Amino acid sequence: MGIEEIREISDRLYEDVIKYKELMKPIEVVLIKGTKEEYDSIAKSMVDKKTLIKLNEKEYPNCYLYRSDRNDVARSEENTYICTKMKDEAGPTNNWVEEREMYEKLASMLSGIMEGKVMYVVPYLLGPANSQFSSYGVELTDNPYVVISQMVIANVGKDAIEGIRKGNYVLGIQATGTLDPSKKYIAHFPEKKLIITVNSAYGGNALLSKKGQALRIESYLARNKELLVEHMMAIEVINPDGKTYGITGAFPSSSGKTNLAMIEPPKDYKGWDARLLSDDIAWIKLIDGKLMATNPEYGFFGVVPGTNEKTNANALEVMKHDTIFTNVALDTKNNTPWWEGKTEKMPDSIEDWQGNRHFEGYAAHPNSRFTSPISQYPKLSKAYGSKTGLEVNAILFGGRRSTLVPLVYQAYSMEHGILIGAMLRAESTAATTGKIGVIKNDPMAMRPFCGYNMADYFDHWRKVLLNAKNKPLFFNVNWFRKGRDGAFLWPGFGENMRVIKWITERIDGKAEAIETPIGYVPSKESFDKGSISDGALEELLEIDRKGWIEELDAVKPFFDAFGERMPKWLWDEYYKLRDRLISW
Ligand code: OXD
Ligand code: MN
Repeated sequence: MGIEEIREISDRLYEDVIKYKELMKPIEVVLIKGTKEEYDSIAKSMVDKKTLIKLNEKEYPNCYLYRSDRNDVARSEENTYICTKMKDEAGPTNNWVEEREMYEKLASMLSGIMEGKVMYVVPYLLGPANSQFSSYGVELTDNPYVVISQMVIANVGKDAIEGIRKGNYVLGIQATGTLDPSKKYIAHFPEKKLIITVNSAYGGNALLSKKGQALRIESYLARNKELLVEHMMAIEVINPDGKTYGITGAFPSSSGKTNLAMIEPPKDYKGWDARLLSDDIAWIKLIDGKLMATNPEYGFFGVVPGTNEKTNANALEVMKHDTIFTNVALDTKNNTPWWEGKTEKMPDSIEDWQGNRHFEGYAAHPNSRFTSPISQYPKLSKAYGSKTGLEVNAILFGGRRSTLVPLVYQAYSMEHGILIGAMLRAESTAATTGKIGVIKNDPMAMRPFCGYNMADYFDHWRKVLLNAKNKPLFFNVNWFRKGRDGAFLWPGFGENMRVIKWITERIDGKAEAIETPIGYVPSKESFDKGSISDGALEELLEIDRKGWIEELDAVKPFFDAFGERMPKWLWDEYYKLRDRLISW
C-alpha cells in the first residue's frame, strides 16, 4: 500500500515521496484519497488522543474543536520567505534568502523530523476540475489536523490525482517539529514550485494550498499567463431587474472581506441579492478576452469572533455542521463553541481557547477560525465551480482606515485604479503576529502573498488589463472611518449594500458622481445613505486635501524602495494625483 499506490500515479510523485521519506524518516506513508471515511477516521483517532474535541452532535453535527499550540496562532510574516536565485526577484516586500542556502538549511532541519510519525501524502486540485484554472498540489505532512483541514479547503482526492498523473504540481512539505517559534520557517521556492514549512502547524502557515500555493506560488507563475492571482473576495450582485454584476475586492486581512463576501442586503433592498464566489482568493483570467474570476478553494478558513445573526448570518449557517473550529472557546456545559460576539453575555461554563477555566482577557483567540466546505454556503454563485468563472465588472480595494479615506471613491482610469491598489494601506489586526493598529502598506492586499517583486506585479496588472475586452471600474471603499467623536460613521455589514448599489449604478453609467482630486465620489442625491445623518455622510465623503498629500508622502518611501524596477507609468499616475491635490 502507500508507496506502491503512489508509484502508480506518477514517477515524479514517487520520486518526491521517496526523497522526503528518506530525509524525514516517517514510520509510514499514507496516501489520502479524499474520502469521508478517511476524514472521519483521522478525526476519531485525534479525538481518542485528545488532540481534537468532538462538539455536541445535536447542536453541531460532525463538528470539532482544535486547540493549536499557544505560540502558533497566526500567520507569521517575519518567518515567511520567498527564496529565489536573485534577491531582486523577490523584491523589497519579501524576506529573501538565496534558494540553495535556504534549501540546505531546511533540509538539515527536516532530517529525521518525522521519526515515529505518519507522513500523509495529500494530493489536491485548486480551481474547477478540467478547466483553464485547474492547478495541482501535493502536501506531505505529519500533522493530522493539517490533513483534515486540507480535505475541507481544497479538492483532495480523485480529481487531483487525475491531474497529478501528468506530474505537474506544486510540492508542499509541512513538518510540525517542535513548534519552536525561533525555528519557524515558511519558505517558498517559486522557481522550484516548492514550499517548506517547519515548526508551524497553524492555518495560513501550514495549509499550503492556501496562501502558499494559491497566492504566493501561483502569483509567481501567473506572470507568464494572462492571469491575476489575487487576495480577493468575489461576489455576484443581482439587482431588482435581474441584472448581475461581478465584483471582486482586495481587502487586507480582517478588513471586512469575509463579511462583504457573505453580505445580506438590508431589509429595504427588495429584489437585491448577493451570491458568493470567493471569500479570500480570486484568480482572474482572460478567457475569450474577458476578465473572468474563479475561486480556487473548496472551503472557508475564516475568522470567527464577532460572527452573529446580525453581522454575518450566512457564516453562522455555514458553521452549524461539518466544521472544524480552531482556537474558539468552549462552553463546557453544552459542549458547544463560543466566541466573543456570539452572544451578548459569555456563558458561565467557559473554557478559553487554550482550555483554561480561569483566564483574563478574551475567551476565543481573536484569530480563531472556522474551517467548513464552501458547499455549505447557502447562497453560492452559479459561477462557483464553472469552467469559465464570473465576469468581473468592478474591482474594489479597501483597507481598514479610521481617518482620511472616504466611504467610497472611484478611479478615473485603469492606471489610476492600479495606483489606488498599489497605495493601499491598512491598520493591522490579529490575523498575523505583530503589533495591532499600525498603518501598513499593503498593495492590493497582496504584500504578504506576492511571490515576486511587487514592482513587476503592478506592471503585470496593467498588461493583463490592457488586453481585456471588458474594462472593469476601480473603486476604493472604507467601512471603518471614524467621526470627530471617535465613533464609526458607517454601520457596515449589510448596509454596505448601499455602497455596492452605487457601484452597480456607476457600472451602468447611471449614478451621478462628483470629481475630486482623488477620484469620483457619490453626489448626495445619487447615494442611498440609509439611516445615517446628512452630517455623517458629509464626514464619510469628506476629502482632506492636506491629509491626502501627507498620505502620498507616506507612501513615497515604500514606492522608492522598488528603485528602477517601479514602472514609470505608475509614478506618472502618482504625480498626476499629487498635482490634482496641490492645484485643487
Ligand atoms: C487569512 C489572512 O487568513 O489573510 O485569510 O490572513
Ligand atoms: Mn486572507
